[in-house]
Amino acid sequence: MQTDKKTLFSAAQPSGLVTLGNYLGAIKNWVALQDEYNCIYSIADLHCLTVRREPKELRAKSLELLALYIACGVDPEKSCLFLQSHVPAHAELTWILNTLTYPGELSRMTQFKDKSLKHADNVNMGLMDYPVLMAADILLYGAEVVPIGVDQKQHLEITRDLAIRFNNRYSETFVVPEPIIPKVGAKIMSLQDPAHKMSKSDPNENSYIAILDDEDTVIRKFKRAVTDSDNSIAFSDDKPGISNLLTIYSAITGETIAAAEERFAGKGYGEFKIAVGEVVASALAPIRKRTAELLSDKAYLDEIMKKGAEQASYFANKTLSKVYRKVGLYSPERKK
Ligand code: AQP
Repeated sequence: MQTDKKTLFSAAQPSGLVTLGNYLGAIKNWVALQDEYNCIYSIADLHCLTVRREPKELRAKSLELLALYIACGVDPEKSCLFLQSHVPAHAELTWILNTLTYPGELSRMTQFKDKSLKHADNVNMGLMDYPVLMAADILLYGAEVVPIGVDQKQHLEITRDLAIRFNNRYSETFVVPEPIIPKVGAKIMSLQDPAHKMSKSDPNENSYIAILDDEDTVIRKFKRAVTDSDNSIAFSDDKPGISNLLTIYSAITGETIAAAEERFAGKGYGEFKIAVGEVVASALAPIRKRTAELLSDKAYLDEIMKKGAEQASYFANKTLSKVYRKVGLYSPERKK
C-alpha cells in the first residue's frame, strides 16, 4: 500500500448472494478508485453475525465474496483485501466507541428499524450496535473517503459524529471521513417492489439479480420485473419500476439516462426489459466465470486474505494503541 495517497475504506457483508445493487452501488466503483486512493476493502463477516446464519454457509460466503471482489476487478496487488474477523482491532475499537454512543442514536437508525421488523425473533444488541462496528472499521484506517450506496449514508453520519465526539473529548485522533456516493446506481431498487431497495436477504429471489446468476436467470428476472401502468420509457418519480430499470441500464452501460430514454423511445416495455437483461447478463458473465476459477484455487485466496490481514493489522493496531493511550488504558511498555 502506498501512503502518499488518501486512504479509502469500504466493505460488504458475506450475507448471501451479492446483488446487482451491491455491485452498482459499491463494488464497481471500488475498482475505478483503486489508482487514485490507497484502498482497503474488507469482508464484513462480524457484521453478518447480527442476523442468524448457518456457520458453514457464512464461512463459504466469506471466501466467495473475496473471489467475487477480485473477479469484479479489485486488484490484490493494489488494494488491501481482508476479513474483518482477522483483525481483532475492529471489535476492540467498537468497545471504546460504544462508551461514547447513546442508545437513542442507534435505535433510530433506519436499518436497525427495518431489520428489527424483518428479524423480530432476534433483535439482538449486535443488530443495534452495527453502526458502531462500522465506525470502528472506517476510523481504524484513518480513511478520508468511504464509497457507499445511499442506504449506508446514515451510518456514515454516525461514524463522523463519533470521530468528532472522540476528538473533542480526547484530542485530535480520528480522521472525519466523507462518503463517496455514485451519481447513478446509488440505490438500486427491488425488481418486484421498486419502493424498496434491492437486497440480498430478500426472500423473493425474483426481486434481486445476484452477480452470480446465469444469463437465462438474469433475463428471466428482468422479464418478470414490475413496471408501471402506461407504456412510456421515461424516468420519473411516478414511474419507479421503469426508472429503476433505466438507472440499471445507465449504470451498466455508462450511457446517460437521457440517452437511454431516447434509445428506447417508442419501444414496448417487453423489449426494453429484455434489453436491460441482456446488457446486465453480458456484464456479469465474465465476473461469474472468473469467480468460479478463483474459487477453485483456495490456497491462492487464503494467501491473499492472510497478506491483507497482516497489512490491515499494522495500521489498525497503530490506531488502537493511540486510542488506548488517549482514553487512559495502562500499558507496561509505555513510559507514561
Ligand atoms: N440496492 C442497493 N443499491 C445500491 N447500493 C447498495 N448497497 C446495498 N444495497 C444496495 C451497497 O452495497 C454495499 C455493501 O452492502 P452490505 O453488504 O454491507 O449490506 P447492505 O447494505 O445491508 O446490503 P443488502 O444487500 O441489503 O444486504 P442484507 O440484505 O444482508 O442486509 C454498501 O455500500 C451498500 O450501501
